[in-house]
Amino acid sequence: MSRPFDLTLYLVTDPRLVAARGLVATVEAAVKGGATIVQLRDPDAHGRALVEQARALKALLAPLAIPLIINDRVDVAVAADADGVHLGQDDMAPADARALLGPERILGLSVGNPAEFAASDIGAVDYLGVGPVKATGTKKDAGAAIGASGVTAVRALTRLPIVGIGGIDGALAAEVIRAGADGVAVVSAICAAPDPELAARALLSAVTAAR
Ligand code: TZP
Ligand code: MG
Repeated sequence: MSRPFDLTLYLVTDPRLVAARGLVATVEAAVKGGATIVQLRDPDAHGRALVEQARALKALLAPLAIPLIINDRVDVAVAADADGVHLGQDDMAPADARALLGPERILGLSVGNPAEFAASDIGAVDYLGVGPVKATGTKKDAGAAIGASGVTAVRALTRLPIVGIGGIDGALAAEVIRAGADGVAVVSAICAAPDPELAARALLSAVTAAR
C-alpha cells in the first residue's frame, strides 16, 4: 500500500520550459496555485544532476506534504528519497521497480491506449498516466492522441486512479475529468505560462468545477 497521493493537478516539469524562471521557483509557484503532486522529468539529464534537482524539490515539497515523483529513474528516486517513480512503457517493468522502491513509494505507469493497458502488468502500479489526450509538442515520442474518449476507454478497464496527460489546458482539463480521469497532468500549461501560479489556480478550478 503506497503513501497517499492526490492526482487532481499533476505538474510535470520540463527543463527547457522552466529554464528562465528556474525549476524550484516554477514548482513553488505551481504548488502555491494548487498543484497537488509534482513529477521531475528531464530525460536528458545525467543522474548526478537529477539527484541534485530532486533533493532541491524535495526540500520544497516535503514540508507541504506534496509528493515528488521522479520520471523513469528508480535509482534517482531512492537516492533522493523521493515519494515515487513514473515509468513509461519502455522503462523498467513495474514489478522490478516495485522490488527496488519498496511498498510505500508511489508507482505510476504511462498507458497510451486500451491495448497498451491490456498488455501492461499493473499489479505493482498505483496510478496510470493516460495519453497523450491531445497532440503535444512537449514530448517528441508521445504516440497518437487518444482524445477524452480514449481516457473513458481506459477508465472502463481498471479501478486504478487515472491522470490524463498531453495537450491539456483549462477547457480540455474539464473534458478529461468528465471523461473519467481523477486528475490532469500538465507540462506547458503551467511551465510555459507567464504566471505559473495563476495558471495552476485556473486549472485547479477547471478540474474541481468539472467533478
Ligand atoms: N507524456 C505524454 S504527453 C506528455 C508526457 C510527458 C507531455 C505533455 O506535455 P503538455 O505540454 O502538457 O502537452
Ligand atoms: Mg519514461
